[in-house]
Amino acid sequence: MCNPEPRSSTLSVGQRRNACRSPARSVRRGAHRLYSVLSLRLHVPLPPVTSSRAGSELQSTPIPSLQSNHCCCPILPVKRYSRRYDRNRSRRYVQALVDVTVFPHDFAWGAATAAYQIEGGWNMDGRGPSVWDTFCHAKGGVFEDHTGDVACNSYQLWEEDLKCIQQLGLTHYRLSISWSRLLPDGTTNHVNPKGVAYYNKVIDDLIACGVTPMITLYHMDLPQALQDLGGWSSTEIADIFESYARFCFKTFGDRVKLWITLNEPYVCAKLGHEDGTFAPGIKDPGISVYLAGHNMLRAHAKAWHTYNTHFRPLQAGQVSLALNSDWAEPLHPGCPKDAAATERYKDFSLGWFACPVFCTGDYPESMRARIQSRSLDLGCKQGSRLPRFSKDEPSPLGTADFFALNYYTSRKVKDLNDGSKKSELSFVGDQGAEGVVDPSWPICGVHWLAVVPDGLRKLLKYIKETYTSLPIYITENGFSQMGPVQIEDADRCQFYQDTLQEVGKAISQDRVNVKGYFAWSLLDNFEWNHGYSVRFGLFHVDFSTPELKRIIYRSGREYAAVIRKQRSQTKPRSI
Ligand code: PNW
Repeated sequence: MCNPEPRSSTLSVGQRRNACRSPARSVRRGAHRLYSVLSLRLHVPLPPVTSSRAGSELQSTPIPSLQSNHCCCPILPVKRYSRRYDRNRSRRYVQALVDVTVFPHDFAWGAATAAYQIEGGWNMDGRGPSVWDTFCHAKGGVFEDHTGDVACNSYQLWEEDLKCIQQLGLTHYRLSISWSRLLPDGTTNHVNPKGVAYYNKVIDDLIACGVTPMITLYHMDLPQALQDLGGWSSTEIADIFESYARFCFKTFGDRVKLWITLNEPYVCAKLGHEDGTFAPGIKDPGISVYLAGHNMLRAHAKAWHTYNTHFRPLQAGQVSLALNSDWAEPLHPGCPKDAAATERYKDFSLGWFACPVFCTGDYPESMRARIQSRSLDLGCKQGSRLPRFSKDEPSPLGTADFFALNYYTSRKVKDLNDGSKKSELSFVGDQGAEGVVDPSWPICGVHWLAVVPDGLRKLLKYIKETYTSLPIYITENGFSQMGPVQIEDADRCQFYQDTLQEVGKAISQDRVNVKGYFAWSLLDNFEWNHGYSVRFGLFHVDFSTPELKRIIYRSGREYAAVIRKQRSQTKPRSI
Protein backbone atom coordinates (compact mmCIF):
# COMPACT_ATOMS: atom_id res chain seq x y z
CA MET A 1 0.00 0.00 0.00
CA CYS A 2 1.22 3.48 -0.78
CA ASN A 3 1.99 5.83 2.05
CA PRO A 4 -0.41 8.76 2.47
CA GLU A 5 0.60 12.25 1.39
CA PRO A 6 3.32 13.71 3.59
CA ARG A 7 2.04 15.86 6.41
CA SER A 8 3.55 19.24 7.05
CA SER A 9 6.37 19.55 9.56
CA THR A 10 5.38 19.56 13.20
CA LEU A 11 8.37 21.65 14.24
CA SER A 12 7.77 25.09 15.65
CA VAL A 13 9.69 27.99 14.13
CA GLY A 14 12.00 28.07 17.14
CA GLN A 15 12.64 24.38 16.89
CA ARG A 16 13.36 24.73 13.20
CA ARG A 17 15.90 27.45 13.87
CA ASN A 18 17.68 25.20 16.32
CA ALA A 19 17.48 22.23 14.06
CA CYS A 20 20.62 23.12 12.14
CA ARG A 21 23.54 23.32 14.48
CA SER A 22 26.99 24.43 13.47
CA PRO A 23 29.09 21.36 12.70
CA ALA A 24 31.85 22.40 15.11
CA ARG A 25 29.51 22.72 18.05
CA SER A 26 27.52 19.66 17.44
CA VAL A 27 30.21 17.16 16.50
CA ARG A 28 30.59 14.96 19.49
CA ARG A 29 31.56 11.45 20.13
CA GLY A 30 28.58 9.16 20.02
CA ALA A 31 27.64 6.95 22.89
CA HIS A 32 29.33 3.76 21.79
CA ARG A 33 26.65 1.45 22.89
CA LEU A 34 27.31 -2.23 22.83
CA TYR A 35 24.87 -3.82 20.46
CA SER A 36 24.86 -0.56 18.64
CA VAL A 37 22.70 -0.36 15.63
CA LEU A 38 24.13 -0.24 12.15
CA SER A 39 21.50 1.96 10.70
CA LEU A 40 22.97 1.63 7.23
CA ARG A 41 21.16 -1.67 7.25
CA LEU A 42 18.39 -2.91 9.46
CA HIS A 43 17.87 -1.50 12.89
CA VAL A 44 18.03 -4.82 14.59
CA PRO A 45 19.97 -5.43 17.79
CA LEU A 46 22.83 -7.87 17.69
CA PRO A 47 21.97 -11.21 19.21
CA PRO A 48 22.93 -11.71 22.85
CA VAL A 49 26.00 -13.81 22.26
CA THR A 50 28.05 -14.65 25.31
CA SER A 51 31.58 -15.35 24.29
CA SER A 52 35.19 -14.53 24.73
CA ARG A 53 37.23 -13.04 21.89
CA ALA A 54 37.71 -16.54 20.61
CA GLY A 55 35.33 -17.19 17.76
CA SER A 56 35.66 -20.92 18.26
CA GLU A 57 34.30 -20.64 21.77
CA LEU A 58 31.09 -18.97 20.72
CA GLN A 59 27.83 -20.50 21.76
CA SER A 60 24.97 -20.80 19.33
CA THR A 61 23.22 -17.51 18.72
CA PRO A 62 19.50 -17.04 18.50
CA ILE A 63 18.11 -15.32 15.43
CA PRO A 64 17.64 -11.66 16.29
CA SER A 65 14.09 -10.57 16.66
CA LEU A 66 13.15 -8.75 13.54
CA GLN A 67 10.11 -7.27 15.20
CA SER A 68 12.45 -5.31 17.40
CA ASN A 69 11.40 -1.85 18.46
CA HIS A 70 14.88 -0.65 17.45
CA CYS A 71 13.55 -0.85 13.98
CA CYS A 72 11.76 2.17 12.64
CA CYS A 73 9.46 -0.07 10.66
CA PRO A 74 8.30 -3.57 11.49
CA ILE A 75 10.05 -6.16 9.40
CA LEU A 76 8.64 -9.55 8.84
CA PRO A 77 10.52 -12.54 10.22
CA VAL A 78 13.23 -13.75 7.90
CA LYS A 79 15.03 -17.03 7.47
CA ARG A 80 18.67 -17.63 8.09
CA TYR A 81 20.65 -18.76 5.10
CA SER A 82 20.68 -22.43 5.83
CA ARG A 83 20.66 -25.83 4.27
CA ARG A 84 16.98 -25.25 3.63
CA TYR A 85 18.13 -22.77 1.04
CA ASP A 86 19.90 -25.58 -0.76
CA ARG A 87 16.83 -26.54 -2.71
CA ASN A 88 18.59 -29.11 -4.81
CA ARG A 89 20.74 -31.36 -2.70
CA SER A 90 22.41 -32.83 -5.74
CA ARG A 91 24.08 -29.43 -6.21
CA ARG A 92 26.94 -30.39 -4.00
CA TYR A 93 30.09 -28.84 -5.27
CA VAL A 94 30.65 -25.33 -6.54
CA GLN A 95 32.96 -26.49 -9.30
CA ALA A 96 30.29 -28.80 -10.67
CA LEU A 97 27.88 -25.97 -11.31
CA VAL A 98 29.57 -22.67 -11.89
CA ASP A 99 29.90 -22.29 -15.64
CA VAL A 100 33.51 -21.21 -15.60
CA THR A 101 33.78 -20.91 -19.37
CA VAL A 102 31.99 -17.55 -19.36
CA PHE A 103 34.75 -15.87 -17.34
CA PRO A 104 37.46 -14.27 -19.47
CA HIS A 105 40.85 -15.99 -19.40
CA ASP A 106 42.43 -13.04 -17.59
CA PHE A 107 39.66 -12.78 -14.98
CA ALA A 108 40.98 -11.65 -11.59
CA TRP A 109 40.21 -14.26 -8.94
CA GLY A 110 40.87 -12.58 -5.65
CA ALA A 111 40.24 -12.27 -1.97
CA ALA A 112 40.36 -9.09 0.09
CA THR A 113 41.42 -7.95 3.53
CA ALA A 114 41.99 -4.63 5.31
CA ALA A 115 44.93 -3.59 7.47
CA TYR A 116 43.15 -2.86 10.74
CA GLN A 117 41.06 -6.01 10.47
CA ILE A 118 44.02 -8.40 10.12
CA GLU A 119 47.39 -6.86 10.93
CA GLY A 120 47.48 -6.41 14.69
CA GLY A 121 50.87 -5.07 15.82
CA TRP A 122 49.00 -1.91 16.68
CA ASN A 123 51.94 -0.27 18.47
CA MET A 124 54.83 -2.24 16.99
CA ASP A 125 57.84 -0.87 15.16
CA GLY A 126 56.78 2.76 15.18
CA ARG A 127 53.16 2.47 14.01
CA GLY A 128 51.05 5.47 15.05
CA PRO A 129 47.51 5.03 16.40
CA SER A 130 44.49 5.16 14.11
CA VAL A 131 40.91 6.14 14.89
CA TRP A 132 40.04 2.45 15.27
CA ASP A 133 42.66 2.00 17.99
CA THR A 134 41.10 4.90 19.84
CA PHE A 135 37.54 3.71 19.23
CA CYS A 136 38.30 0.18 20.48
CA HIS A 137 40.36 1.26 23.46
CA ALA A 138 37.66 3.68 24.60
CA LYS A 139 35.48 0.62 25.23
CA GLY A 140 31.76 0.31 24.79
CA GLY A 141 31.67 0.65 21.00
CA VAL A 142 32.70 -2.84 19.96
CA PHE A 143 31.26 -6.24 20.78
CA GLU A 144 32.67 -7.32 24.14
CA ASP A 145 35.33 -4.62 23.80
CA HIS A 146 37.27 -6.64 21.24
CA THR A 147 40.11 -4.73 19.59
CA GLY A 148 42.35 -5.03 16.54
CA ASP A 149 45.46 -4.93 18.76
CA VAL A 150 46.43 -8.42 17.64
CA ALA A 151 43.73 -9.44 15.15
CA CYS A 152 45.19 -12.15 12.83
CA ASN A 153 48.66 -10.81 13.59
CA SER A 154 49.31 -10.53 9.88
CA TYR A 155 51.99 -7.98 10.66
CA GLN A 156 54.08 -10.84 12.03
CA LEU A 157 52.42 -13.76 10.29
CA TRP A 158 52.34 -12.44 6.74
CA GLU A 159 53.97 -15.60 5.43
CA GLU A 160 51.06 -17.64 6.82
CA ASP A 161 48.67 -15.42 4.87
CA LEU A 162 50.75 -15.91 1.75
CA LYS A 163 50.40 -19.69 2.14
CA CYS A 164 46.61 -19.24 2.29
CA ILE A 165 46.68 -17.11 -0.86
CA GLN A 166 48.70 -19.77 -2.64
CA GLN A 167 46.49 -22.58 -1.39
CA LEU A 168 43.48 -20.84 -2.94
CA GLY A 169 45.36 -20.24 -6.19
CA LEU A 170 44.36 -16.57 -6.20
CA THR A 171 45.48 -14.49 -9.15
CA HIS A 172 44.92 -11.25 -7.20
CA TYR A 173 45.05 -10.20 -3.57
CA ARG A 174 43.47 -6.97 -2.31
CA LEU A 175 45.01 -5.57 0.87
CA SER A 176 45.06 -2.17 2.45
CA ILE A 177 47.92 -0.11 3.80
CA SER A 178 47.73 1.08 7.37
CA TRP A 179 48.29 4.79 6.82
CA SER A 180 49.62 5.27 10.37
CA ARG A 181 52.04 2.33 10.03
CA LEU A 182 53.65 4.09 7.10
CA LEU A 183 53.23 7.70 8.27
CA PRO A 184 52.67 7.60 12.05
CA ASP A 185 51.24 11.13 12.28
CA GLY A 186 49.56 10.87 8.88
CA THR A 187 51.92 13.29 7.16
CA THR A 188 55.02 12.73 5.09
CA ASN A 189 56.98 14.76 7.66
CA HIS A 190 57.79 11.48 9.33
CA VAL A 191 58.10 8.20 7.43
CA ASN A 192 58.31 4.90 9.33
CA PRO A 193 60.97 2.79 7.54
CA LYS A 194 59.71 -0.43 9.16
CA GLY A 195 56.27 0.22 7.75
CA VAL A 196 57.74 0.75 4.30
CA ALA A 197 59.75 -2.47 4.67
CA TYR A 198 56.66 -4.46 5.69
CA TYR A 199 54.61 -3.45 2.65
CA ASN A 200 57.61 -3.86 0.36
CA LYS A 201 57.95 -7.43 1.53
CA VAL A 202 54.23 -8.17 1.12
CA ILE A 203 54.24 -6.74 -2.40
CA ASP A 204 57.46 -8.47 -3.42
CA ASP A 205 56.31 -11.82 -2.04
CA LEU A 206 52.98 -11.59 -3.86
CA ILE A 207 54.63 -10.77 -7.15
CA ALA A 208 57.20 -13.54 -6.68
CA CYS A 209 54.28 -15.95 -6.28
CA GLY A 210 52.55 -14.66 -9.41
CA VAL A 211 49.80 -12.88 -7.47
CA THR A 212 48.80 -9.35 -8.54
CA PRO A 213 48.39 -6.94 -5.61
CA MET A 214 45.47 -4.50 -5.50
CA ILE A 215 46.16 -1.92 -2.82
CA THR A 216 43.66 0.19 -0.92
CA LEU A 217 45.15 3.32 0.58
CA TYR A 218 42.39 3.98 3.08
CA HIS A 219 40.14 1.33 4.61
CA MET A 220 38.45 3.09 7.56
CA ASP A 221 41.64 3.62 9.61
CA LEU A 222 42.48 7.32 9.64
CA PRO A 223 45.62 8.21 11.64
CA GLN A 224 44.45 9.52 15.02
CA ALA A 225 46.78 12.53 14.65
CA LEU A 226 44.71 13.61 11.64
CA GLN A 227 41.43 13.00 13.44
CA ASP A 228 42.73 15.35 16.13
CA LEU A 229 42.93 18.03 13.42
CA GLY A 230 39.32 17.45 12.39
CA GLY A 231 39.65 14.28 10.31
CA TRP A 232 37.41 13.94 7.28
CA SER A 233 35.43 16.99 8.39
CA SER A 234 38.40 19.27 7.80
CA THR A 235 39.10 20.86 4.43
CA GLU A 236 42.87 20.26 4.75
CA ILE A 237 42.48 16.49 4.85
CA ALA A 238 42.19 16.28 1.05
CA ASP A 239 45.70 17.66 0.50
CA ILE A 240 47.13 15.53 3.31
CA PHE A 241 45.60 12.44 1.72
CA GLU A 242 47.00 13.47 -1.65
CA SER A 243 50.53 13.62 -0.13
CA TYR A 244 50.07 10.18 1.40
CA ALA A 245 48.82 8.79 -1.91
CA ARG A 246 51.72 10.40 -3.76
CA PHE A 247 54.14 8.81 -1.28
CA CYS A 248 52.58 5.37 -1.88
CA PHE A 249 52.58 5.73 -5.67
CA LYS A 250 56.24 6.77 -5.53
CA THR A 251 57.29 4.03 -3.12
CA PHE A 252 55.27 1.05 -4.36
CA GLY A 253 53.96 2.06 -7.78
CA ASP A 254 56.80 0.42 -9.68
CA ARG A 255 55.17 -2.91 -8.70
CA VAL A 256 51.57 -2.06 -7.79
CA LYS A 257 49.31 -1.41 -10.78
CA LEU A 258 45.86 -1.54 -9.21
CA TRP A 259 45.03 1.12 -6.65
CA ILE A 260 41.92 1.89 -4.62
CA THR A 261 42.12 5.28 -2.95
CA LEU A 262 39.22 4.97 -0.50
CA ASN A 263 37.15 2.02 0.60
CA GLU A 264 33.42 2.60 1.03
CA PRO A 265 33.23 6.35 1.64
CA TYR A 266 29.50 5.81 2.28
CA VAL A 267 30.14 3.54 5.27
CA CYS A 268 32.91 5.74 6.61
CA ALA A 269 30.77 8.89 6.36
CA LYS A 270 27.45 7.40 7.47
CA LEU A 271 28.48 4.99 10.22
CA GLY A 272 31.47 7.04 11.35
CA HIS A 273 29.99 10.56 11.25
CA GLU A 274 26.18 10.25 11.31
CA ASP A 275 25.42 7.16 13.41
CA GLY A 276 28.63 7.07 15.44
CA THR A 277 28.76 3.28 15.36
CA PHE A 278 32.11 3.16 13.53
CA ALA A 279 35.27 5.11 14.35
CA PRO A 280 35.66 8.02 14.85
CA GLY A 281 32.27 7.64 16.56
CA ILE A 282 30.84 11.02 15.58
CA LYS A 283 27.09 11.31 15.93
CA ASP A 284 26.12 14.45 14.12
CA PRO A 285 23.01 13.64 12.10
CA GLY A 286 22.45 15.43 8.84
CA ILE A 287 25.62 17.52 8.82
CA SER A 288 29.03 15.84 9.24
CA VAL A 289 28.02 12.95 7.02
CA TYR A 290 27.96 15.21 3.94
CA LEU A 291 31.10 17.08 4.93
CA ALA A 292 33.05 13.85 5.42
CA GLY A 293 31.74 12.43 2.15
CA HIS A 294 32.63 15.63 0.34
CA ASN A 295 36.18 15.74 1.66
CA MET A 296 36.65 12.08 0.79
CA LEU A 297 35.62 12.82 -2.79
CA ARG A 298 37.98 15.81 -2.92
CA ALA A 299 40.79 13.66 -1.51
CA HIS A 300 40.13 10.88 -4.00
CA ALA A 301 40.01 13.30 -6.95
CA LYS A 302 43.29 14.93 -5.96
CA ALA A 303 45.02 11.56 -5.59
CA TRP A 304 43.71 10.36 -8.96
CA HIS A 305 44.87 13.54 -10.71
CA THR A 306 48.31 13.19 -9.10
CA TYR A 307 48.58 9.63 -10.36
CA ASN A 308 47.30 10.59 -13.77
CA THR A 309 49.74 13.43 -14.23
CA HIS A 310 52.87 12.24 -12.47
CA PHE A 311 52.81 8.46 -12.25
CA ARG A 312 50.65 6.97 -14.97
CA PRO A 313 53.09 7.87 -17.77
CA LEU A 314 55.80 5.79 -16.09
CA GLN A 315 53.88 3.24 -14.06
CA ALA A 316 50.85 2.56 -16.28
CA GLY A 317 48.60 1.52 -13.42
CA GLN A 318 44.93 2.13 -12.70
CA VAL A 319 43.22 3.98 -9.84
CA SER A 320 39.65 3.93 -8.57
CA LEU A 321 37.66 4.06 -5.33
CA ALA A 322 35.59 1.18 -3.92
CA LEU A 323 31.90 1.98 -3.62
CA ASN A 324 29.51 -0.19 -1.66
CA SER A 325 25.93 -0.53 -2.73
CA ASP A 326 22.89 -2.62 -2.03
CA TRP A 327 20.63 -3.54 -4.89
CA ALA A 328 17.30 -1.78 -4.30
CA GLU A 329 13.75 -2.31 -5.57
CA PRO A 330 10.43 -0.75 -4.55
CA LEU A 331 8.69 -2.47 -1.65
CA HIS A 332 5.39 -2.20 -3.49
CA PRO A 333 6.18 -2.45 -7.20
CA GLY A 334 3.08 -0.62 -8.39
CA CYS A 335 3.42 2.25 -5.94
CA PRO A 336 4.83 5.45 -7.49
CA LYS A 337 5.98 6.77 -4.11
CA ASP A 338 7.97 3.65 -3.40
CA ALA A 339 9.39 3.78 -6.93
CA ALA A 340 10.53 7.39 -6.40
CA ALA A 341 11.86 6.47 -2.96
CA THR A 342 13.89 3.66 -4.53
CA GLU A 343 15.53 6.09 -6.93
CA ARG A 344 16.37 8.39 -4.02
CA TYR A 345 17.73 5.45 -2.03
CA LYS A 346 20.05 4.58 -4.90
CA ASP A 347 21.06 8.22 -5.37
CA PHE A 348 21.82 8.68 -1.68
CA SER A 349 23.99 5.55 -1.54
CA LEU A 350 25.76 4.63 -4.76
CA GLY A 351 24.89 7.86 -6.62
CA TRP A 352 26.31 10.06 -3.87
CA PHE A 353 29.83 9.01 -4.94
CA ALA A 354 29.31 7.45 -8.36
CA CYS A 355 27.51 10.43 -9.91
CA PRO A 356 30.33 12.94 -9.22
CA VAL A 357 33.00 10.50 -10.41
CA PHE A 358 31.32 8.77 -13.35
CA CYS A 359 28.50 11.05 -14.54
CA THR A 360 28.37 14.75 -13.89
CA GLY A 361 31.10 15.90 -11.53
CA ASP A 362 28.35 16.77 -9.06
CA TYR A 363 25.97 15.10 -6.62
CA PRO A 364 22.75 13.57 -7.95
CA GLU A 365 20.05 16.12 -8.59
CA SER A 366 17.73 14.41 -6.08
CA MET A 367 20.32 14.82 -3.31
CA ARG A 368 20.99 18.44 -4.11
CA ALA A 369 17.31 19.32 -4.30
CA ARG A 370 16.19 17.40 -1.21
CA ILE A 371 19.01 18.54 1.05
CA GLN A 372 18.63 22.13 -0.13
CA SER A 373 14.89 22.29 0.45
CA ARG A 374 14.99 20.42 3.75
CA SER A 375 17.83 22.63 4.95
CA LEU A 376 15.60 25.64 4.29
CA ASP A 377 12.57 23.99 5.91
CA LEU A 378 14.58 23.07 8.98
CA GLY A 379 16.00 26.57 9.29
CA CYS A 380 19.64 25.85 8.48
CA LYS A 381 21.37 29.21 8.42
CA GLN A 382 24.23 28.16 6.14
CA GLY A 383 21.90 27.08 3.33
CA SER A 384 22.19 23.56 2.02
CA ARG A 385 24.06 21.14 4.24
CA LEU A 386 25.42 19.44 1.11
CA PRO A 387 28.74 21.10 0.23
CA ARG A 388 29.51 22.27 -3.31
CA PHE A 389 32.51 21.34 -5.43
CA SER A 390 34.79 24.31 -5.98
CA LYS A 391 35.73 25.32 -9.50
CA ASP A 392 39.25 26.01 -8.20
CA GLU A 393 39.93 22.36 -7.48
CA PRO A 394 40.28 19.35 -9.76
CA SER A 395 36.87 17.97 -10.64
CA PRO A 396 35.93 14.51 -9.42
CA LEU A 397 34.51 13.78 -12.86
CA GLY A 398 36.44 11.08 -14.68
CA THR A 399 38.66 10.23 -11.72
CA ALA A 400 38.33 6.45 -11.97
CA ASP A 401 39.96 4.01 -14.37
CA PHE A 402 37.58 1.19 -13.45
CA PHE A 403 34.51 0.70 -11.28
CA ALA A 404 35.21 -1.02 -7.94
CA LEU A 405 32.05 -2.42 -6.36
CA ASN A 406 31.51 -3.88 -2.90
CA TYR A 407 28.21 -5.75 -2.87
CA TYR A 408 26.75 -7.60 0.10
CA THR A 409 22.98 -7.39 0.13
CA SER A 410 19.70 -6.00 -1.26
CA ARG A 411 16.80 -3.99 0.07
CA LYS A 412 13.14 -3.35 -0.69
CA VAL A 413 12.53 0.36 -0.40
CA LYS A 414 9.55 2.24 0.95
CA ASP A 415 8.74 5.90 0.92
CA LEU A 416 9.47 7.72 4.17
CA ASN A 417 8.28 11.20 3.45
CA ASP A 418 5.89 11.45 6.31
CA GLY A 419 5.99 10.45 9.95
CA SER A 420 8.80 11.15 12.37
CA LYS A 421 11.61 11.39 9.83
CA LYS A 422 9.97 14.23 7.95
CA SER A 423 11.09 16.86 10.41
CA GLU A 424 14.20 15.09 11.65
CA LEU A 425 17.58 16.49 10.79
CA SER A 426 19.20 13.31 9.50
CA PHE A 427 20.54 11.58 6.46
CA VAL A 428 17.59 9.17 6.40
CA GLY A 429 15.19 12.10 6.71
CA ASP A 430 16.88 13.76 3.73
CA GLN A 431 16.74 10.52 1.79
CA GLY A 432 13.04 10.10 2.56
CA ALA A 433 13.31 6.40 1.95
CA GLU A 434 13.93 3.31 3.96
CA GLY A 435 15.28 -0.08 2.94
CA VAL A 436 13.83 -3.22 4.45
CA VAL A 437 14.52 -6.93 4.07
CA ASP A 438 12.18 -9.04 2.00
CA PRO A 439 10.99 -11.88 4.25
CA SER A 440 11.85 -14.44 1.60
CA TRP A 441 15.54 -13.55 1.77
CA PRO A 442 17.66 -15.65 4.11
CA ILE A 443 19.93 -13.90 6.60
CA CYS A 444 23.50 -15.06 7.06
CA GLY A 445 25.31 -14.41 10.32
CA VAL A 446 25.37 -10.66 10.77
CA HIS A 447 21.86 -9.25 10.95
CA TRP A 448 22.06 -6.79 8.03
CA LEU A 449 23.25 -9.38 5.59
CA ALA A 450 20.27 -10.74 3.66
CA VAL A 451 21.61 -13.10 1.04
CA VAL A 452 20.49 -12.04 -2.43
CA PRO A 453 22.94 -13.29 -5.08
CA ASP A 454 20.80 -12.17 -8.02
CA GLY A 455 20.84 -8.61 -6.63
CA LEU A 456 24.48 -8.53 -7.66
CA ARG A 457 23.65 -9.32 -11.28
CA LYS A 458 20.96 -6.61 -11.31
CA LEU A 459 23.32 -4.10 -9.74
CA LEU A 460 26.08 -4.82 -12.25
CA LYS A 461 23.65 -4.23 -15.12
CA TYR A 462 22.39 -1.04 -13.45
CA ILE A 463 25.95 0.28 -13.07
CA LYS A 464 26.66 -0.39 -16.73
CA GLU A 465 23.45 1.31 -17.82
CA THR A 466 23.58 4.22 -15.37
CA TYR A 467 27.20 5.04 -14.69
CA THR A 468 29.87 3.60 -16.89
CA SER A 469 30.98 1.03 -19.37
CA LEU A 470 34.41 0.90 -17.76
CA PRO A 471 35.51 -2.52 -16.50
CA ILE A 472 34.04 -3.49 -13.14
CA TYR A 473 35.91 -5.27 -10.37
CA ILE A 474 33.77 -6.73 -7.61
CA THR A 475 36.19 -5.72 -4.87
CA GLU A 476 34.20 -7.28 -2.00
CA ASN A 477 31.43 -9.81 -1.60
CA GLY A 478 30.98 -12.38 1.09
CA PHE A 479 28.95 -14.41 3.55
CA SER A 480 29.28 -14.34 7.31
CA GLN A 481 29.03 -16.95 10.00
CA MET A 482 28.18 -16.48 13.68
CA GLY A 483 27.93 -18.92 16.54
CA PRO A 484 29.80 -22.23 16.55
CA VAL A 485 32.52 -22.47 13.92
CA GLN A 486 31.53 -24.57 10.94
CA ILE A 487 34.56 -25.59 8.94
CA GLU A 488 32.23 -27.59 6.67
CA ASP A 489 30.36 -24.41 5.75
CA ALA A 490 27.93 -25.77 3.20
CA ASP A 491 25.83 -22.59 3.30
CA ARG A 492 28.75 -20.43 2.33
CA CYS A 493 29.67 -22.89 -0.44
CA GLN A 494 26.14 -22.57 -1.76
CA PHE A 495 26.38 -18.80 -1.52
CA TYR A 496 29.60 -18.61 -3.54
CA GLN A 497 28.21 -21.01 -6.10
CA ASP A 498 25.02 -18.95 -6.54
CA THR A 499 26.88 -15.67 -6.60
CA LEU A 500 29.48 -16.72 -9.13
CA GLN A 501 26.69 -18.08 -11.28
CA GLU A 502 25.05 -14.64 -11.21
CA VAL A 503 28.32 -12.92 -12.06
CA GLY A 504 28.68 -15.33 -14.96
CA LYS A 505 25.21 -14.39 -16.22
CA ALA A 506 26.05 -10.69 -15.94
CA ILE A 507 29.08 -11.33 -18.15
CA SER A 508 27.56 -13.69 -20.69
CA GLN A 509 23.95 -12.50 -20.90
CA ASP A 510 23.98 -8.86 -19.82
CA ARG A 511 27.37 -8.19 -21.42
CA VAL A 512 28.73 -6.42 -18.37
CA ASN A 513 32.50 -6.08 -18.47
CA VAL A 514 33.30 -7.72 -15.13
CA LYS A 515 37.06 -8.05 -14.79
CA GLY A 516 37.38 -9.65 -11.40
CA TYR A 517 35.87 -10.92 -8.18
CA PHE A 518 37.36 -10.55 -4.69
CA ALA A 519 35.84 -12.67 -1.95
CA TRP A 520 35.56 -10.98 1.41
CA SER A 521 37.58 -12.19 3.11
CA LEU A 522 40.75 -14.24 2.95
CA LEU A 523 40.64 -14.74 6.72
CA ASP A 524 38.23 -14.52 9.61
CA ASN A 525 39.10 -11.14 11.08
CA PHE A 526 38.10 -8.17 13.21
CA GLU A 527 34.65 -7.34 11.89
CA TRP A 528 34.52 -3.74 13.12
CA ASN A 529 31.93 -3.19 15.84
CA HIS A 530 31.06 -6.90 15.81
CA GLY A 531 34.61 -7.72 16.84
CA TYR A 532 35.43 -11.40 16.31
CA SER A 533 31.84 -12.60 16.74
CA VAL A 534 31.24 -12.54 12.97
CA ARG A 535 33.39 -14.55 10.56
CA PHE A 536 33.73 -13.84 6.84
CA GLY A 537 36.89 -15.84 6.05
CA LEU A 538 37.72 -18.46 3.47
CA PHE A 539 40.14 -19.51 6.21
CA HIS A 540 39.16 -19.82 9.83
CA VAL A 541 41.52 -18.18 12.29
CA ASP A 542 41.65 -19.79 15.69
CA PHE A 543 41.69 -16.68 17.86
CA SER A 544 41.78 -18.81 21.02
CA THR A 545 45.43 -19.78 20.52
CA PRO A 546 48.45 -17.49 20.26
CA GLU A 547 49.50 -19.18 17.00
CA LEU A 548 46.31 -17.88 15.34
CA LYS A 549 46.31 -20.95 13.14
CA ARG A 550 44.66 -20.61 9.75
CA ILE A 551 42.40 -23.52 8.76
CA ILE A 552 40.75 -23.63 5.37
CA TYR A 553 36.94 -23.75 5.30
CA ARG A 554 35.20 -26.01 2.83
CA SER A 555 34.16 -22.83 1.00
CA GLY A 556 37.86 -22.02 0.62
CA ARG A 557 38.52 -25.44 -0.90
CA GLU A 558 35.64 -25.02 -3.30
CA TYR A 559 36.62 -21.48 -4.30
CA ALA A 560 40.09 -22.86 -5.05
CA ALA A 561 38.51 -25.57 -7.18
CA VAL A 562 36.54 -23.01 -9.21
CA ILE A 563 39.70 -21.00 -9.83
CA ARG A 564 41.65 -24.11 -10.86
CA LYS A 565 38.91 -25.22 -13.19
CA GLN A 566 38.47 -21.83 -14.83
CA ARG A 567 42.18 -21.38 -15.33
CA SER A 568 42.59 -24.81 -16.85
CA GLN A 569 39.62 -24.40 -19.20
CA THR A 570 40.05 -20.89 -20.52
CA LYS A 571 43.34 -20.22 -22.18
CA PRO A 572 44.42 -16.94 -23.76
CA ARG A 573 43.70 -16.89 -27.47
CA SER A 574 46.82 -17.51 -29.52
CA ILE A 575 47.76 -14.58 -31.72
C1 PNW B 1 32.65 -3.68 4.35
N1 PNW B 1 27.17 -2.35 7.48
O1 PNW B 1 32.19 -2.85 5.37
C2 PNW B 1 34.08 -3.43 4.52
O2 PNW B 1 34.76 -2.93 3.43
C3 PNW B 1 34.81 -4.53 5.22
O3 PNW B 1 35.84 -3.95 5.94
C4 PNW B 1 33.87 -5.33 6.11
O4 PNW B 1 34.51 -6.26 6.90
C5 PNW B 1 32.84 -5.97 5.19
O5 PNW B 1 32.14 -4.97 4.48
C6 PNW B 1 31.83 -6.84 5.90
O6 PNW B 1 31.07 -6.09 6.78
C7 PNW B 1 30.92 -2.78 5.83
O7 PNW B 1 27.04 -2.26 8.66
C8 PNW B 1 30.76 -2.63 7.17
O8 PNW B 1 26.20 -2.27 6.78
C9 PNW B 1 29.52 -2.48 7.70
C10 PNW B 1 28.44 -2.49 6.89
C11 PNW B 1 28.58 -2.65 5.52
C12 PNW B 1 29.85 -2.80 4.99
